[in-house]
Amino acid sequence: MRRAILALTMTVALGGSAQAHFMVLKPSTDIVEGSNAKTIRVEARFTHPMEGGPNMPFKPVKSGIVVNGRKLPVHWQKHEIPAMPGSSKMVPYYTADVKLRMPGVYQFYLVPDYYFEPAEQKFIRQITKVEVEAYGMEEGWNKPIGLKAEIVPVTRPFGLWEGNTFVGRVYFNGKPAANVRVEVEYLNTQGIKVPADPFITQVVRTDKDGYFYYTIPWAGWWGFSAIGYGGKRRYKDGKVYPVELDAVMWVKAYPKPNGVK
Ligand SMILES: [Cu+2]
Repeated sequence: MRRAILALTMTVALGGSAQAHFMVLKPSTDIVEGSNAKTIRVEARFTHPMEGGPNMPFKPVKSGIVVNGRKLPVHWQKHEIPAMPGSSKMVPYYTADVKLRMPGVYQFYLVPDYYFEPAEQKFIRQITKVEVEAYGMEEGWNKPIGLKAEIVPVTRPFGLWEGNTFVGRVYFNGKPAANVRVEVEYLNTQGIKVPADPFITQVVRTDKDGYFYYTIPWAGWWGFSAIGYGGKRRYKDGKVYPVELDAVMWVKAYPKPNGVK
């Protein structure tokens, strides 16, 4: 117990975040093929992906899809899940069924409302995106869509193998963000256990031109969150707190095919 308190105090003192929050924006697939229009389901949740919870409340304030230079709306349906498994405290999450009518790269984005994190004495807002390629048209995946905080992929963000290196470039307010922290987490839906706390969130930093690199160790959905600063804001207690404004992006890695090593 004493050790836990010491660790907690030190985490706060060092300004580190042992607990990484992530807006999850996950489509049912990253690639749609075939000759007739298909519908995918997109899910939005605010959670700690590697730890499998807790889920935190949020609501989308802006969202949409950018495809072939056009903007399309997303119509979210609200649901509720327990904040922790078995807990009676319910928090919202959202899903949307989206029919992909034309070939193209569909860039989904979501801007949540501000979330106040008492443990860190700050607000958090994570502007999140994910890309889906449909019907063989791959153009446009590396085009920024003009988000205030945005990860622009340098590695094509669909059709990835486990073991591929994901390269992204971080932009805050349209400018490449040098030397910022990028947190990386696996969306752990199988209850995988890690050997020690540092394994929960992997950390890389952007270089002087805003690029970061991460080699995806196993198959599944992986989230990247570039940590930024979004000014200050007044909380309902009357005090003013800093806003952490992050750029989040999700990619899916596929397992190695059978028969290869
Ligand atoms: Cu949290």
